[in-house]
Amino acid sequence: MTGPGPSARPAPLPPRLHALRRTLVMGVVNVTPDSFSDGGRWFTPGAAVAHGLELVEQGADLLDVGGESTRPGARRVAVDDELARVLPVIEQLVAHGATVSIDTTRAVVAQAAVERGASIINDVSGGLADDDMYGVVARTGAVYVAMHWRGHADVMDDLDDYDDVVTDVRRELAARVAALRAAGVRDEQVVLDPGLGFAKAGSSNWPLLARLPELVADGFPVLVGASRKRFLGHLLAGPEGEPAPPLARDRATAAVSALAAAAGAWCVRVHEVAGSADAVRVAAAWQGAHGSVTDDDELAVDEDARTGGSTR
Ligand code: PMM
Repeated sequence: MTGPGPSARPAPLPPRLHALRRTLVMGVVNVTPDSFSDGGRWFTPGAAVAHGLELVEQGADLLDVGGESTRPGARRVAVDDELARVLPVIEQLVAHGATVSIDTTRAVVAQAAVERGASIINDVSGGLADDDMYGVVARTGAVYVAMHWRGHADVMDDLDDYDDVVTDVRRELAARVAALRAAGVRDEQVVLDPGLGFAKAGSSNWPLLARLPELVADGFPVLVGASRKRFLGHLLAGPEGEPAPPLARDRATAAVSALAAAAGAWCVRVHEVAGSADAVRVAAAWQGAHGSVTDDDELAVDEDARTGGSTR
């Protein structure tokens, strides 16, 4: 599979984001009563919008709004409920100048979200959950995150069967790219995501991170979503082997953000933004000193934008 190139950035995003010479930070705004790490905390539209704006203040470049939990074992939400949860939040965040992503596997939700101003369709099913999704992506021209996926949350834990997880995930993502192209979606719209924790047991996630450069080398921008996931809970387990709870996984998440950024990730998706906002800047400075980023001014410009308090 050959995408637009190793330093590719998806075309339809605001120029301000294209100008940044570092990995972007996507802050998670779950408008759900039951997400595994923050379920119920921002369930009213007002609370969700306030939380999103707070994440922007903390350094989020993008906000990912979701109305259906993908927590392992979760049941599906009715489409009307999903729409009612996300649309008012998207409208208000866009009105405040935020760049918004809709986290959905449903074409009708994606379409309605883009009509309300969302710039990115973040589909954890990579289009496999809804036959109409690629048509919406092609018609709207939105950025599309195709995540590696093998089945809905109620069955995904039984689908962790790989010969070589990195090779298999890359092959299955390449099949998604082929289907997207066949549907008329332009390569410049596409972002790929290895889908950490989705049909992946703890031990399957680490090779995907360690060998991230292989996915980056396929030429599409890569998004990494490690935030508060179970494999980090197991890594940080207590003396009796009990996993660290989700809220105790943020420092490890920031460490993954630094390493993923250094490995060439386009974006990291996180619940706690401040730590990862620092982490991606450390990675950019680190790489800059190696010559990957040649113009120190780019970092200074980025820092100005951050401290200027703009909410975009
Ligand atoms: N993980 C979750 C939800 N959406 N989207 C992408 N692209 N990648 C991910 O890894 C991902 C995602 C997990 O659910 P959460 O919102 O409760 O963290």
